[in-house]
Amino acid sequence: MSYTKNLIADVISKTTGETEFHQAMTEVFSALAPVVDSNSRYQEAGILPKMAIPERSIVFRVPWIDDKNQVQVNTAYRVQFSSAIGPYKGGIRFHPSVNLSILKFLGFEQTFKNGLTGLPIGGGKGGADFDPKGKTDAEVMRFCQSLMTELYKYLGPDEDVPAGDIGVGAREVGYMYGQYKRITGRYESILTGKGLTYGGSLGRTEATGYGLLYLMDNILKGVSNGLDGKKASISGSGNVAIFAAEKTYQLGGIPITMSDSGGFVHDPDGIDLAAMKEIKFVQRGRISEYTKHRPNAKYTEGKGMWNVPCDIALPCATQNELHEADAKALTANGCIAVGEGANMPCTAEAVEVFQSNNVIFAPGKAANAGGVAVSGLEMTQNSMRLHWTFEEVDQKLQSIMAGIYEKMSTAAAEYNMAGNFVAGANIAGFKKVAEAMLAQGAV
Ligand code: NDP
Ligand code: 2IT
Repeated sequence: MSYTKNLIADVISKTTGETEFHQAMTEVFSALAPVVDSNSRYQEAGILPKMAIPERSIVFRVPWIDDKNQVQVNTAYRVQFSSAIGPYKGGIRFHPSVNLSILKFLGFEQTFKNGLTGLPIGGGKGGADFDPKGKTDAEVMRFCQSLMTELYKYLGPDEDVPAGDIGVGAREVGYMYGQYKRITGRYESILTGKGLTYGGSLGRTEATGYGLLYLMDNILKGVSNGLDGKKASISGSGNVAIFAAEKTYQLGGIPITMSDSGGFVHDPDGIDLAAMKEIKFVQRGRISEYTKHRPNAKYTEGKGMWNVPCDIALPCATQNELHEADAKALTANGCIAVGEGANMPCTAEAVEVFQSNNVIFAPGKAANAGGVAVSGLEMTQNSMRLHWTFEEVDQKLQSIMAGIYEKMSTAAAEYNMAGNFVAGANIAGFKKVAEAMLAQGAV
C-alpha cells in the first residue's frame, strides 16, 4: 500500500466512529499522495500523521437555567487543530448533532482553508449540542454566558479566536463577547463576527456568501459569460445561503430555490430576498412561510430540492446534504457548476459524479473561505484600532478569492490535474501549512 493509503487506514483505525472526520481526512490525504510521494521531506518530518491529530481538544459541560427555572446541561468542545501559521481560528456551531467527529472534521478542513486565504490564521473549530431553535433570547444568553465561563481560559487574540457557524450569529457572538469581557476585564479581539458597535468588521456578515459567488464568477468567466443569466439552486436559508443569493443577483444570476431543515421553496421568478430576510433574520421563522409572501412559489416538505433544474448548484446548509442521486439529477438536468458554500455538503460519491461528468466543482475549503478571510481582516482592524469601509473590505475579499482561484488552479496544473479544484485546493492549502511546520522544527 502507498504511504497515504496506509496512513488513512491507520488514522481510521485509531479514531473509531469519527465518520465525518474520516471522510474529510481521506479526501485531503488522498489528494496529497502525489505531493508526499515526490517530496520525502514531508514523510521524514511526519507532517501528515501530525496533521491528523489536533494540537489539543477541550471538552466541557455547559450547565444553564431555562426560563422555567429548570437546570439544563449540554456538552461543548473546542478543537484547536493547528497553530502552524497563526492563532487557532474557526467558528463555533450550536446544533443538536454536534459531536467530536463533526468538530474534528471542521477543524481539520479549517486548517487548510485558512492556509488558502494567505492570512496568518491557524485552524480550529468549536461548538455545543445546544439547539437554539425555540429558545428565548434570555435562554440563549444564559447558555452563551455559561459556555464562555469555561471557554475564556483557552482564548486570546494571539491564541484562539472563534467566530460564528451554524446556529451562531451576531446575537450569540455578542453574548459570548460580553461574558469574556466581564470575566477578564479585557477588551480584546477574541471573537470575530462581532457587532459593528463593538469592533466588528463591515462586510463580515456577507463575506461567506459573497466570497462564494466571487469565486464561482472567477471560475465561470473562464468557460462562459460568468454568472450572467444563470439559474442558481441554493440550499439553506441562513447566513451563508442568504448572502450567496444576494450576490448571485448582483452578478446577474437568478437564485430560484432555498431550503431549511423542514423543506424547500422553488420560486421560478427568483427568490424574494427581502421576504426571505424578514422570515429568517427578523422572525427566526420557517421557510414554509415564504409562500405567504410569494403565492407563485412552491413549498415542498422534506428533500428533493436538487431535482429542480438549474445551471449552478450552491449547497449552503450543512455537511453531507447532497448525495450521489442528487448529483446525478443535477448533472442530467444540465447543471454546469457546483460551489460548496457549506463545509463538505457533497458526499464523496456526489463529488465523484460531478468530476466524472466534467461538472465544475469548487470544494468548500476554497469556495467558502471568504467568511474566515474577512474574520482575519476583522482581527487586523482590531489590532490597528481602526475601521475600514465596506468597500475596502469587499475589495480585499475579492482579491483574496481571486488569489484562492489562482492558487488552486496553479497547484492542480502543477500535478497534471488541471481543473481538478479538489486536488488543487488541498495541495495549495497543505503546502502552506506543511512548510510552516517544517520551518518550525520537526517535532
Ligand atoms: P446558519 O445557522 O445561519 O444556517 C444554516 C442553514 O442550514 C439553515 O437554513 C438550516 O436550517 C440549514 N441546516 C442546518 N443544519 C441542517 C441539517 N442538519 N439539515 C438540513 N438543513 C440544515 O449557518 P451558516 O449559514 O452560518 O452555515 C451554513 C454552512 O456554511 C455550514 O456548513 C457552515 O459550517 C458553513 N460556513 C459558514 C461560514 C460562516 O461565515 N457562517 C463560513 C464558512 C462556512 P434550519 O434552520 O431548519 O436548521
Ligand atoms: O467554516 C468557517 O470557515 C466559518 N464558520 C467561519 C470561521 C471564522 O473564523 O470566521
